Amino acid sequence: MRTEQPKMIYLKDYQAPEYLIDETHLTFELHDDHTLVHAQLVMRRNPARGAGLPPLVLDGQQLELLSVSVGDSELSPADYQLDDSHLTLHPKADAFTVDTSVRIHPETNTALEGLYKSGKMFCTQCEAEGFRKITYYLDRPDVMSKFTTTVSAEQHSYPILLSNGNPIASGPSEDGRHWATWEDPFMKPAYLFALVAGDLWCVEDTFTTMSAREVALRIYVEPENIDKCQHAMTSLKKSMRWDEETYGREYDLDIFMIVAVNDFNMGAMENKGLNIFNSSAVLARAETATDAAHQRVEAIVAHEYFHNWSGNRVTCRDWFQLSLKEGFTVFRDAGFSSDMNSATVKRIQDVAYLRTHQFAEDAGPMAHPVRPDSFIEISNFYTLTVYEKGSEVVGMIHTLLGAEGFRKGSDLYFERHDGQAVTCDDFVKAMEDANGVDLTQFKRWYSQAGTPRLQVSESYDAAAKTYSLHFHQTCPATPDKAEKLPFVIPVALGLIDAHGNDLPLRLQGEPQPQGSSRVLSVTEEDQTFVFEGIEAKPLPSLLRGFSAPVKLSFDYSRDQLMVLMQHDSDGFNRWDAGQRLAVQCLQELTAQYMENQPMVLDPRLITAFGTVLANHSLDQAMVAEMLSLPSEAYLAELSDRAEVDAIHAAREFARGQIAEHLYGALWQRYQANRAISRDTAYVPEAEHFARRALQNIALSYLMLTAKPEVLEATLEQFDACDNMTERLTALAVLVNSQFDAEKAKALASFAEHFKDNPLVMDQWFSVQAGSTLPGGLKRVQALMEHPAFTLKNPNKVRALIGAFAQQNLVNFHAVDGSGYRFLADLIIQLNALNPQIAARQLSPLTRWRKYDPHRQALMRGELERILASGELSSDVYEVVSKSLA
Ligand code: B3K
Ligand code: ZN
Repeated sequence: MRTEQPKMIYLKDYQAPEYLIDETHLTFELHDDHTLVHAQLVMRRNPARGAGLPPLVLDGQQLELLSVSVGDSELSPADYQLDDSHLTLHPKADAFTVDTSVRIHPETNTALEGLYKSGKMFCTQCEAEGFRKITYYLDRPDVMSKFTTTVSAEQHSYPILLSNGNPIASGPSEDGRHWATWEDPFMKPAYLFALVAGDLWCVEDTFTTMSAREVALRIYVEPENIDKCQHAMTSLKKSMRWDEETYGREYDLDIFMIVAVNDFNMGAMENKGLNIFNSSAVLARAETATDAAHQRVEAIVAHEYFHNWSGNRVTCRDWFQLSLKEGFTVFRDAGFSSDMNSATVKRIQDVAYLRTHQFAEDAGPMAHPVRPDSFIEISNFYTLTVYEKGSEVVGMIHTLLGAEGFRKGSDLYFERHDGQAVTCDDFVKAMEDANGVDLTQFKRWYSQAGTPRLQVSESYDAAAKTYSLHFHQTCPATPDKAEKLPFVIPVALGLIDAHGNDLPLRLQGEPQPQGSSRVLSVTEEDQTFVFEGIEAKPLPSLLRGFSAPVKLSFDYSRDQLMVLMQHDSDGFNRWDAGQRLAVQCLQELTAQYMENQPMVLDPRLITAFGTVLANHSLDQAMVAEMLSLPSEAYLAELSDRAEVDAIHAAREFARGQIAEHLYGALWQRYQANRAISRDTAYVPEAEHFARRALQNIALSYLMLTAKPEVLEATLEQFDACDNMTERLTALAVLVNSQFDAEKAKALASFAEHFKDNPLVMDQWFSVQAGSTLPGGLKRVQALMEHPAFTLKNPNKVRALIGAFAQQNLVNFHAVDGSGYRFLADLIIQLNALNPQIAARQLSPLTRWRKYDPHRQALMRGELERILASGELSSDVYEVVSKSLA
C-alpha cells in the first residue's frame, strides 16, 4: 500500500544500472509463521556508467531488515538509509559483496506477489516487481545474475523443495527439517526467480532434443490432481519439438519443471526451468475440463515454454519493452496452436477476441501503445495491447517479410542478443538487418496507441479494364496523443469474379500478375492501387486473414457479403463476411428496438446460416464459428453508444429466429454429432473439438424453441456424456432456459458431484454468473455465500465477479446502478487483499463513456467512491484516476 501519491515512471528516463550483481546466493528458511531470507550479492560498479561510486539503491518492500553487511563488516543504521521501498548503501570500492537478512510473511501474503502460500504450499511470483518483496535487490530486468538458492523447510509438510536450474545438493537437518540447493547456470533477471516447497507429486517424462540431449520433464501437482497432468505433458513435448522445427530453438537445461498452484494472479509464469502455473492452465482431463480448457492448457504450456528463448535467454531491458517478449511469444504460441489445430479457426478466435477486447481497451482511458511511454504500476500493463496487439505487430512483420525472411530475422535476433536484456527496437533491427529492409515507419505500431481506421473505396473503369482501390487511413486520438502519423498497413487481398474465383492480380506498371492473393503495403494517409486487365467489376476480399489490426470499412451490400461467405478462398474472410452481415442485421434490429418498432430480421441472414449448416464439406469447427453471432460485447464495442438492452434484445431475437427457421437442420446436425459423441471415447484433438463445437452450438439454438424433445436431448446429454464439454454445455443451456425445475436439479447434482474440484466449481459459478435472465445480481450475491467461493482465490473472482461484470451486460448494467455498486464494493475489498486482481476487475467501469448519460453518471459515481475509499494500491489508483481524467 502506498504512503505517498504514486509516481509516473517514464521510458525517456531510462538509465543503465549503476551497479551489477554477478552472483546471487539465496538462503530461505521457511516456517509456518515467518520466513527468513539471507541474500549474498556479489556486486560491482557497472563499467558502462563510468567512474565514481554513487549510492547503491536496492529495491525492497514489506521486508523486515535484520542485518546488512558489506564485505565482512556489519553495518549500523547510521551507515545506510532505509525507507518503505529502498535500502541505500554507500559502497567504498568497485567490487564488493552485500549480505542482507530479512524476515518476511508469505503466510499472510494475499497479494500473491513475491513469496506466498497457495493452500499448503509455498510458491513465488516475481514478475514484474515481486522479487523486491523477497529480499533487497536491484529488481530490474537489465540486472542479470547467476543464482544459487538453498531452501530449508520442515520435511514432513514440505518434502519437495524446488528452485531454478539444477539440483546440486540436499540433505536432512535438525528438528525434522531438510534442505536442498539449486544452481541456475544461466544469468537471469530477478523476475525469473522461483521457489516452491510443498507436498507434491509429479508426473515424469523425458524429451530428447535435436542435439540428442535428454531433458527430464516433471509436472508437480497436489496428490489429488496427479491424474490430470497427461494433456499438459503431451503439450509440453509437442511445444519443445515445434520450437526446434519452427524456430531452431533447443531447450538448454537438463530439467524442465512445471508446478500447478491454485492461487495465482494470471495463467502461468515462465521462471527459468521452473514454470509456475495456475492449476487451471495445467490440469485437464475429459471428465473435468472442456475442449476450450484443453486448448488453453496446450497454448499456455507452449507460451511459457517458448519464453525460454523469447523472454529468458533474450530478455527485456526495462518493463516498457514488455511486448518484446510477450507480443513475440503470443505470436509464437499462436503459430503453434494453428499447427496443432485448425489454423483458420484459431485465427478466427484470436481476431474475435482482439476486436472485442483489445479494440475496446484501445478506445478507452487506459489506451497505450504496444510499447508504453509511461506507467504508474507496471502490473497494469500486462494488457491486451501489449500481448495481443503486440502479437499482431510481430505478425505483420511476418506478413511483410514472408516466413523465410522472418525466420532469418528471428535467428539473427536470438544469435545477436542471447544473454542480453534488449528493446523492441533491437528486435526490429534484427528483422531489418537480416532482410535488408527499412522498418522505420513500421515502428509507429510500437509507439502510437489507438486502432487505425482503414476506409476503402473502389472504382471500376470498364473501358480501360482497370479496377482501383482507394485506401484512407486515420487513427483516433488516445489519452497520450491527439495526432497520429500514418501506419504501414499490410493489406492481404484478392479480387473475386462473378463465379467466385480469385482473379490474377497485376498492378499498374507490373508486366505479369503476381498471384491471386497478395499483400499491399498501405503507407500513406491516402493511397490508390490500380489493378489492370480486369474484365468485369470484381468483388474485393480485403484484409484476408486479418492481416492488420485495423477497423476496415468497405461499403459491402448484404448480397455481396453472402457471396464472400460462400466463395472467398480465404477461410477467415468467409467467416468475417458472415460476421459483417450479422452485424448489419443486428444493428438494424437494435435500431428497431430503440424506436419501439417490431423487430424484423433480414431473411438473408437465415438463408446464409442455412447454407453454412447444409455444407457438409466444411470443417465443422468452421460451421460452428460461422453460426455464432457476434457477441454483445463486440456489438457494444462497434457502437458509439452501447445500448446494452437493445443489443441484447436484438441478438436474442435473431437467435430465436435462426432457431425457429433452421430447426430441422440444427436438429439433424445435433443428433448426428451427439450420436458419434455417445459412441466415441473423448479425444482432445481438433476433429473431435470440431464435432462437439457444432453439436453444442446447435443445442444452444435448439433450446431457444423450448420444445420438449430438446429438453429431453439436453438432459440425456447432461446425464450420459463422458466429458465436461458436453456436460457443461447442457448445463449452460438449462441455466439459460425457462425449465426451472430441471435447471435447479442439474445445478444441484453438478455441484454435488464436483464439489471437491475447485476448477469445475469455477465453471459452475461462471455459467450462472453469465446467465442473462432477470435477477442476475441476486444470483451472483447468493453464490458469493456458497462454501466453494472465496474472494482470496483469483480464479473464483474471475469465475463469478468477472463473468458477471464482463459477460453479463444486461444484468451488470441494470439501470438502477446496482451492478456498478456491487462491483465497486468488491473492488474496495479486493484493493486491500489483492491489488492486481482488483485493478483487473475494474475494467468494465473504466468504459463509462460508452453508455447513456444516466449510466455514465452512475458509473462515474462509483469510480469516485472507490477513489475516496481510503488508501488505494498504486494498481487501483492508476486505473481509477486515469478513467476519471
Ligand atoms: N510473464 C507472465 C506474466 C506475469 C504477469 C505479472 N503481473 C506470464 C506470461 O505472459 O507468460
Ligand atoms: Zn508471456
